[in-house]
Amino acid sequence: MEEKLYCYGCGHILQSNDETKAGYVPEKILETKENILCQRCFKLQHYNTNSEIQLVEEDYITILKSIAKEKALLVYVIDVFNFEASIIKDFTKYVNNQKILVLVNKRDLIPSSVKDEKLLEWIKEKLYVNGIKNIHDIIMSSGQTNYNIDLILNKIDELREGRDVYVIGNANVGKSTFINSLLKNYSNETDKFITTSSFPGTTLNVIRIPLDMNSYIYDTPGIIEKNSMLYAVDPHVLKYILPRKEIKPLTFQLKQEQSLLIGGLAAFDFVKGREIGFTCYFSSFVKIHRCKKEKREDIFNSLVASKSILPTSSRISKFSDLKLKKIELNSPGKVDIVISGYGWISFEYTNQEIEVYVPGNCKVYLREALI
Ligand SMILES: Nc1nc2c(ncn2[C@@H]2O[C@H](COP(=O)(O)OP(=O)(O)OP(=O)(O)O)[C@@H](O)[C@H]2O)c(=O)[nH]1
Ligand SMILES: [Mg+2]
Repeated sequence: MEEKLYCYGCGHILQSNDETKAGYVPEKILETKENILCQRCFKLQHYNTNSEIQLVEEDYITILKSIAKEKALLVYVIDVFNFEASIIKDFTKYVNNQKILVLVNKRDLIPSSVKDEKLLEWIKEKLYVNGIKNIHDIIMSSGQTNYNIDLILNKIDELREGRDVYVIGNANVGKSTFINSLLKNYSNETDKFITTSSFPGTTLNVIRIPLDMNSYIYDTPGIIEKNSMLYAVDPHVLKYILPRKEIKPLTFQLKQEQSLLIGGLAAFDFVKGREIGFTCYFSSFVKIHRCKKEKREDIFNSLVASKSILPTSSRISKFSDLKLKKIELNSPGKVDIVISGYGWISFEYTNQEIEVYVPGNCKVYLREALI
């Protein structure tokens, strides 16, 4: 039987028959048989160019079901900047008996003045509400800055009791980046890294890396949240949407009938209520423009047409490309209105009327304030 070879960057089986499919490498390279990176991973690692190849949901469920059968420790990675999209759909339907260590990743993006305890308490409660209850521990992390890395490694060692470790989580939360930081800091690995990128859906299959003589750590692909700004824009726009450093919140005092244009991709209308402050948490590339609600459509169209507001996407060329998402606010208190994958606006709710305009499939969530 012919030996199957796998790409070390994304875990997909290698093939040299079809350049448009996952795992393609030219035949000459395939013949070398060792340490092969597929063409897609090569381009992602060297030129950060995207390809349309993605994992399908059915294959993801098959992977999740097979992980559920293993006697292993699960490291469930969550993106604190994109919490709602980090919840694995139907997770508890497939996985219920394994030990779980939760890593609340991308800590570096949240202002350092915010206490970890506060974030952890909020996240624990929300995970509980989502049915994820058998958490053995929860730790803040950052694959970017290696925050808490020694604590995490000790905890993994303690909880796994000699067993394998599966790193799971939705697309783009930072699973592969976390494993690469282990490879860089705790092994002799110097050049063979898993592919990571700002494009959700980078890892395509389970990737096995030895932990010691008897056990492995597995990187796994994540499912993509399609109702997200990350999916609503052209791929090259992602670099402006995904923050790379600590978010600097910006507060705007708004009177009723005023609006905020949030880049050339969304708008926030303060329809009715007493003047208050609205605090915006977005990537520093996202320019926020305050204007009168009655003029916001014309202003949006002219700023987008002249590219005087960032970011813009060819898929949103005018205000009418956006859809109104009504927000039902009911109990008073500090709330966030979250635009999935993009960021959020935080304010003290009393009885204001708010409307949000976003690209068609992008979800808008209302939640108790994170910060
Ligand atoms: N700011 C910040 N960015 C991070 C962190 N970890 C990962 N990223 C970035 O997030 C993006 C996704 O990272 P990956 O490691 O590819 O995510 P993944 O979970 O493996 O994603 P899939 O393979 O698509 O399931 C990349 O642009 C990373 O640079 C982190 O701790 N902080
Ligand atoms: Mg990955």
